[in-house]
Amino acid sequence: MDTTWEDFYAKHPPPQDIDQNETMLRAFVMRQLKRNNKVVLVTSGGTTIPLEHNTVRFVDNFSAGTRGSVSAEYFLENGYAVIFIYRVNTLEPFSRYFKGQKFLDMLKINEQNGKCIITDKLLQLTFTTLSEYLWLLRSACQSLTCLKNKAILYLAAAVSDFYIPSNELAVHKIPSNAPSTISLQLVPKILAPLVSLWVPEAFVISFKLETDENLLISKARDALNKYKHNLVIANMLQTRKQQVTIVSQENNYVISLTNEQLAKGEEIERLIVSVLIDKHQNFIQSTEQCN
Ligand code: PAZ
Repeated sequence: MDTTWEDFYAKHPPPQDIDQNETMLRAFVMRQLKRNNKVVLVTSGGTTIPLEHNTVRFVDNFSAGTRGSVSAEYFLENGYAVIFIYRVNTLEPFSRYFKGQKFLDMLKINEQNGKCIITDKLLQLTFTTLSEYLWLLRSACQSLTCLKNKAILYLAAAVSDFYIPSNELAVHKIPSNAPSTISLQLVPKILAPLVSLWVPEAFVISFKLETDENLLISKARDALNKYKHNLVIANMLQTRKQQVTIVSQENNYVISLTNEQLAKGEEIERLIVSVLIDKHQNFIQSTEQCN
């Protein structure tokens, strides 16, 4: 039987730093609320599925964190505050240019509880496993509720579709002379509670990654119809840096860079973010007219 999202949270304990992270999230959102800032939650990087409790081996999900980190920079440039939830060791806003160098040493950093707030408009928090990601995502959503339609969720992280339930995991490293069959369960579709319960007034954008072009738009549209959020951004693994399709209830809208633009170092995220900011503005106006 498929796991429900409630079961998932009941069976997977929260990460150790969840209370610290929730305190930081609440304080960050309160500061933005006071300043009347719009806030975007950007998720970035891939989640892992551990094969053992004392994890030596894990199944990983593809994502370098480019989409998330570059988009975060463009949202900041456009006046949004950003909560950046990212996989440890994937790309981060600004420091992505200096991978391997001690870039953060060059910045003034406020240390709070061992976490970094690089500017007062950027809060960065990390995950590694699927369970850490889902706990952090729910906490971040709960902190954003008070912003209502001023919050955007930009869910670019590559989240595992399958997992091994905690009670079926080996405790110690699986011996190499005794390989076993691993049975995977479907991860509950977290967009369902996210849209209907956690941030019902926010502007929610999910991503859909495919490798078969024939499935891309139909799968994106299925997700939109099922979860009733605002937009799905559909991208192909091979061409994701050059073309995406923004799928809404009304239409499909292709955004692309020419080969020349790409060669000059233009980033498709600049175009994506610019379209989204317009759409968010229209969304704010339309939801305010309804109230
Ligand atoms: O991080 P990256 O730039 O290498 O890749 C971005 C991406 C392809 C993971 C993202 O655009 C995306 O599609 N995320 C959702 C993946 C999914 O369907 O689970």
